[in-house]
Amino acid sequence: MKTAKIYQYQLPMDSGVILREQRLQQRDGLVIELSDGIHTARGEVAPLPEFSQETLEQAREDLISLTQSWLNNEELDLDSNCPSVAFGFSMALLELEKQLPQEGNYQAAPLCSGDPDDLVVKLNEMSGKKIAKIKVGLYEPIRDGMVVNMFLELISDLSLRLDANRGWTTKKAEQFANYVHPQFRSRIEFLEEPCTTPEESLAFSKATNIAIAWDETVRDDGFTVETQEGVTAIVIKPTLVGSVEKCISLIEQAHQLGMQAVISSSIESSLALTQLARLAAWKTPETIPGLDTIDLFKMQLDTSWPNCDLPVAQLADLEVIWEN
Ligand code: OSB
Ligand code: MG
Repeated sequence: MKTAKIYQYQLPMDSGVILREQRLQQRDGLVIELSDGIHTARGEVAPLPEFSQETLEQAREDLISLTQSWLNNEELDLDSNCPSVAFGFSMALLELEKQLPQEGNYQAAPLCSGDPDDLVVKLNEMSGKKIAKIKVGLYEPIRDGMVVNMFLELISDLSLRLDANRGWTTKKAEQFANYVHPQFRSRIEFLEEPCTTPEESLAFSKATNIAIAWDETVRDDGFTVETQEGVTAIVIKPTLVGSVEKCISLIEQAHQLGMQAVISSSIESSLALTQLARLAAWKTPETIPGLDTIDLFKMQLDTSWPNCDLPVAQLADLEVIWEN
C-alpha cells in the first residue's frame, strides 16, 4: 500500500548569506516522503526566495495535490507543477524506483563571494584539477579583473568559473575584460551571464574571446538549447528548472551540441544537495558540479555531505504537515 508524508523544515543559515536584496537567515523547505509499502524514498521541495517564482505556500499546495494524485494512482504530469515541486517529487520517485545511482560527485568548485584569501587556502588544499568559482559584478569591474588576474597568476594550474549574474552593462563588462591579461582568458572556463541581456553577453564573448555560460537564461520563457558562438555551458539548477526528467533532457541536448551542463545548487539542504551530487555523477560525469553551498548552512538535514562537520537534523524531529 502506498503512503506519503510531508515534513517542513527550517534550517539556520550562516549569517553572511545574501540573496540578491535580502539576507537569508534561515532556509525553509519541505521534504516529501513516499512509500510503496516496501521502500521509502525522499525528495526536497525548497523554493529559493528571490529566485523561485513560487512561494513556499504555493509549493506546499501543489505538493499536496500532486501527492494525492500519486496515492490515487492517477497519471502524473510533474512539470505542470511549480519547478521546486516537480524537482523534489521526481527525485523521490526516482529514489523509490532505485534509479538514482548511489555514487556521487562531491568534488566542488570552491565558491568565492567574499574574501579572496579564504579561496587561496581552499585551493591549496585541493588535489586534482583545480577549478574555482568567483562571483563578479558586485564591485567595480576593475577590481574583479584584478582579483581574476591575481588568482590566475598565483596558481598556475587553476581555471576559473566566473558568475556575473547579469550584473554588467556592456561598458562594465568591457572594462573587466580589458583588465584581464589576454593570456589568461583561456583559463576562464566560462563566465556566467556577464551582461543584462543574452544578446549583450553574446556580443561580449565575441569581442573578448571569453567563453560564457547561460544560467538565468536557461529559465527564461522559450529557452532552447542551441549552438551559439562563445557559449560553452549551460547551468542547470533543478529546483528552479523542474523535474529530473526535464533536467536530464536539457543535459542530453547540451551534450549533443558539445556543450557542458553544470548541475548546480539552489541552496538546498544536504538532503537534496547529496542527491544533486549523485545526479551529477550519473549524468554529467565529466563536469564538476556547482554544489559548493553546504557551508552556507549552520546545519545539515538527514543525509550528511561527505566530510562536512555541521550537525545533522533528523527528519523524525521535524514537523509533519501532511500525512496519508
Ligand atoms: O548566482 O548562480 C548563482 C545559488 C543560488 C542562487 C543563485 C546562484 C547560486 C550559485 C550556486 O552560485 C553555486 C554554483 O552555481 O556554483
Ligand atoms: Mg549564476
